[in-house]
Amino acid sequence: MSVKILNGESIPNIPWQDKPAGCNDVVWRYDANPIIKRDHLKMSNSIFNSAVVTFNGKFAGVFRVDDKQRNMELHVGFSDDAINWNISEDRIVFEQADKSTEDVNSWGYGYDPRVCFIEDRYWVTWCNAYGWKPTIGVAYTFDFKKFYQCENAFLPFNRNGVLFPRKINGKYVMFSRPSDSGHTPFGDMYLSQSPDMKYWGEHRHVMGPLKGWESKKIGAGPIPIETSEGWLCFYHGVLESCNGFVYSFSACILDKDEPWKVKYRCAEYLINPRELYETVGDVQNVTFPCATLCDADTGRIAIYYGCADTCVGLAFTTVDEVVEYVKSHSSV
Ligand code: BMA
Repeated sequence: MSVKILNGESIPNIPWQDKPAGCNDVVWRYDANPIIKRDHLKMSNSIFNSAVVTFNGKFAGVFRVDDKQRNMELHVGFSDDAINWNISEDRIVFEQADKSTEDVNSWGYGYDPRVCFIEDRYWVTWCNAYGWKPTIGVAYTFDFKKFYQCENAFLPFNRNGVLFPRKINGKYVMFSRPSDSGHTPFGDMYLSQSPDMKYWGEHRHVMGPLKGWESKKIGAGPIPIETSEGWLCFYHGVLESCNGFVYSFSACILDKDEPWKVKYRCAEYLINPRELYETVGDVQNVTFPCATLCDADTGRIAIYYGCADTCVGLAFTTVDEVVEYVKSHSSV
């Protein structure tokens, strides 16, 4: 590998398929997509924008499950191979980390989870209802059995809260995307900093829409990957067509010490909706990445992305290949 992964983990059992012969893409799809179908659970209408991580040599995840009443819920799941998932039929019921949040955190809905291991625990962030208005919910777990909910990170309206996997300059760092109460016809990526995961400030603008594929709004995706070139971040971008929103995704590289500074940003999307399971579903034309697994030994990356707000897809790339492509196709 010419690009080094910093503070990474060895994942010898990372799911993987080599790039198919003749494929010119930097990111390629798993040939048995979708890995999780909409009716994976008896109660599910759909399972999509979801987060997976390594856990005790295997894998765990927090899944966005919409039920047949169309409640938006978070469910825990486990897997030996990160492809075949055993997902709970019941939603996660959060305990309160502190008595003071008991009234604040009455459950309304939760969607688009991300999971980030920092220091000694797994943090879950998601789009959480506070008085039925979306903001960033925060909880932690040690074992994926008990989850402790904390204060919401921000005021409504906010979505796409994504943590960095370590403190930077002594502070926790989280992306977010200030938004509105509806389908938000705007959106830039910001980051905020916190000494304690409770009080968030020192807000910084990271980037806004630039190219056609992302011209309506952008939002953070999976947990950033630390590399010798900076933080490798996959993110989604939305184009508004005469037929509605189109969600594609690409990647950028942010400065290691001042991550609000964009070093490189791919001018093109890396994946856009084109397979049937991405173009047809409850919401057409959505590819929405929420997690990666990254093997520090080989540089292999497995990307988990929601497809058409209906099911979960898997795609692959390598750190060397994606960093080289982002750098050589960069427009900042
Ligand atoms: C966004 C979020 C995502 C969803 C996307 C496309 O605003 O609600 O959960 O995948 O819209 O519908």
